[in-house]
Order: sequence, then structure tokens, then C-alpha cells
Amino acid sequence: MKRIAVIGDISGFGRCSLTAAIPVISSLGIECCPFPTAVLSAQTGYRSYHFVDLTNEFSAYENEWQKLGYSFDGILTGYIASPAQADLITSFIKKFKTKNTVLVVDPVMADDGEIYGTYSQELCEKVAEIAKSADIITPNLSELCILADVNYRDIIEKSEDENYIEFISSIAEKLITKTLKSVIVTGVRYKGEIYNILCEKGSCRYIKSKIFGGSYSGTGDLFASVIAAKAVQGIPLKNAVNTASKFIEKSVESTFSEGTDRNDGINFQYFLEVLKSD
Ligand code: PXL
Repeated sequence: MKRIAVIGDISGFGRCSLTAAIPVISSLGIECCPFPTAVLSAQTGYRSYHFVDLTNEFSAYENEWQKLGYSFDGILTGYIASPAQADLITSFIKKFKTKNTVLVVDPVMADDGEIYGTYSQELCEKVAEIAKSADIITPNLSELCILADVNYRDIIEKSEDENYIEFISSIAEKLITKTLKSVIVTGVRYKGEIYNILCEKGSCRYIKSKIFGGSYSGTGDLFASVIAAKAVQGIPLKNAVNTASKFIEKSVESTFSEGTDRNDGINFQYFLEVLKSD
């Protein structure tokens, strides 16, 4: 069985990070091995939460994994608890990534132009370094702006322009290197629809979805989990982006119809079958 190590937090509420990754990756017939970065009573969008930073546990946990001697077909990184933990993740990747391992970095840092409360400038710089070592990254627009060092407000000002999607694609394309082969910009709002934009060397394509309400917790984590699972299965990324978009669109539609709060995440549990469609 294929195996993916997922480095991210576990949050009691919010249907994000590991509570999103484990069911998605498992439902696709892949072993999901969680490497927890933090334990939270609820994700940080709620007005109050308890946050347990696991940075000091990282090395002991990693050492045990090294003793087991297992290797991974994929590594997916998400929410990081501290700058020191980002350094530990960099070193984990050096130890565990082989030439057969797909590294997917979801550069969790920000949403709607705002950096998350538990993230610092220093941590964002370290996330950007980790992203450079990935095969695939899945930033939202706010995170793309941080990675590409462009001003989010300047981009949003152009959001009515005819060539807005091409403009964002051109920013994403600049991040592509020999190592970082695919940049997928998620959840871009344009003319009443949501675009997920896949940029690879020499070409960008996009998949459009319907909008239902505002942005919900965990959608980026679910998206990255689908991409990581499909990538280790050797499915072309354009198909994977299509499936991930459909999965999230249906889950958001269901959630919106129930009037669920954005912090509680989306009803992905009803739609895991959609993932098997390619
Ligand atoms: O979905 C991204 C995410 C992951 N983990 C935690 C978060 C967030 C976004 O707010 O707070 C703990």
C-alpha cells in the first residue's frame, strides 16, 4: 500500500488539517501517517482555543520513525506551530524524502490577505523556503502573494480586470523551478466563480467552481490532501485538480444549505466517493 506522511495539526473543531487529511487519503486506499505539529481544541479562527505546540516533541517522534525504517511515497506539510518547528520539518524532509517521494507543501500562512494569528514574519519566511523544496505547492491567493513577494491589495485591485486569472497565473509561473514543478493556486474569486489554477512549466490551466457563501475552514487542507493522494497514485495533476475542485464544490454546497458557520468547515464526509471518479 502507498504511504503518505502528513505533517500538520490536529484540531478538535474546524474539519481541517489532519482531520481532513486522514479520511481523504485513507479513502483513496493510501496509508496516512500523521505527524502532529500541534494539538488545538479548535482551529485558530474560533474566538477562543487551547493550543499545544508540539515542537519539543518533534525530534523524539521523528527518531522513532527513523528507527522503524519506513519510507514514504508522499510527504504533505501543512500547519506549522513555530519557526523552530519549520527548521525541524526541513531536516525531516532531507532525511525522509527519496527520489521516489512526492513532496507536497501546502504553505498554510494566511487567508483573505491576513496572516494567521499564530504565524510570524519569521515563520512565513521559513515556510517560503520549505515551499521551494517541494514538487507541488497549493497556496491560496494570500499565500501566493507572500511566496512571490507581491502586495495582496494590489492584486485584489485588479480583480475586475479581463486578464485577472492570466495575471495571477503569471505570478504563479514565476515560482516554478526545476525542483518546484507545479504551483496550484486555490480558491481565487473572479466574476462570481471560484478558480483553481494549475501552473506547470510553459502552461497554466484553470478549473472553475460555483461559489456558495464565503470561505470555509479546511478547504485548502482538503484540496492539498486530494492532490497529494492523486500525485502518489500517478494521476495527472489536471485530473486531480478537477476532482478536488468537484469534491470541495459539492461539500461547500451542502454546508451552505445547512447554514453552518465557516469555522466549522465543510461537509466533505458525504462526498468521499467523488474522489474516486478519475
Ligand atoms: O486550514 C488551515 C489551518 C490549519 N490549522 C489550523 C488553523 C488553520 C487556519 O486557520 O487555524 C490550526
